Amino acid sequence: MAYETIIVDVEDHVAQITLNRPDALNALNDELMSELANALTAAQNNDKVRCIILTGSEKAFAAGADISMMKDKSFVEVFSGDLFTAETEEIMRVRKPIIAAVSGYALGGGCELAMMCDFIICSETAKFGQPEINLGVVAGLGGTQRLTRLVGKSKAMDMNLTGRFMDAEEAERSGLVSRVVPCKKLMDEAHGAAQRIAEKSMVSVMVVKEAVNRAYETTLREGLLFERRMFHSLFATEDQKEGMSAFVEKREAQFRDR
Ligand code: CO8
Repeated sequence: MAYETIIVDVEDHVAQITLNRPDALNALNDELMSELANALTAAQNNDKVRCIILTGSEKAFAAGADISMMKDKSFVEVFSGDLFTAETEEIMRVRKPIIAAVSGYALGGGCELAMMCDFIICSETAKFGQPEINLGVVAGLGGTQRLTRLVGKSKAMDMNLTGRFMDAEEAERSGLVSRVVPCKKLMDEAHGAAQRIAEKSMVSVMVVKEAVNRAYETTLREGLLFERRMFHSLFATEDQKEGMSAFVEKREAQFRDR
């Protein structure tokens, strides 16, 4: 499918989706969000794809929702239109892992989009922020919720109240990102991680995603029970037999997603 605001490449079991509105630092507008949701759903439905990478340009992952697009909207328009809700719900339905590879600005909706992914790898030039307060509004796609769960109340308050940017070093220290690498190595690092994931049993991979995400939605007791039951359930798969046999026989496991 031809897209106008994103580029999709599928190679070696990895779908790379690149946000591509360079003139607006990849600001999120209706078209981009709709194309992104479509591309992610297509990757979910494509049996060849085992992991997804979402990235932007060297200068910007995404500098937020498109301010020009939102500027003149009324309360009724944003409320009735439920800006970006359908698209973000579609993104949240993707069961395959999504890695955000972030370079440059990830601000407002851009930071929130990165946090919707399963983990973030960033370059040394990355800058994260929730500067909506400077526009007379507040975060609307998770900047007060996901950010708080990821970095804690104090930093989330600081970011949302002052609108200041967090650099890559602080983002790693705070638990917002999993790895920081030099800019030139960002895509190699993201693809290396994606390839490692692609080699695993997809059943286990999807269970990990569900189980870790459940940690945000439920009590520790319920989460631990869910994890334990999923561990038990995986003994019904051929991949569990193969994985454990391969370890004992000192060979590489050949998973078949069964
Ligand atoms: N929207 C639209 N256009 C943008 C945006 C944006 N968010 N960010 C940058 N651009 C455009 C600029 O207008 C400029 O266009 P032009 O060349 O035509 O003038 C071009 O991108 C390059 O930008 P700059 O010249 O400003 O580049 P600088 O390097 O000087 O500055 C910054 C880069 C610091 C990133 C600066 O562009 C900036 O501050 N951008 C806005 C960041 C921001 O406030 N983001 C939050 C937006 S609101 C939001 O995300 C809400 C999310 C929730 C929505 C849905 C809720 C339900």
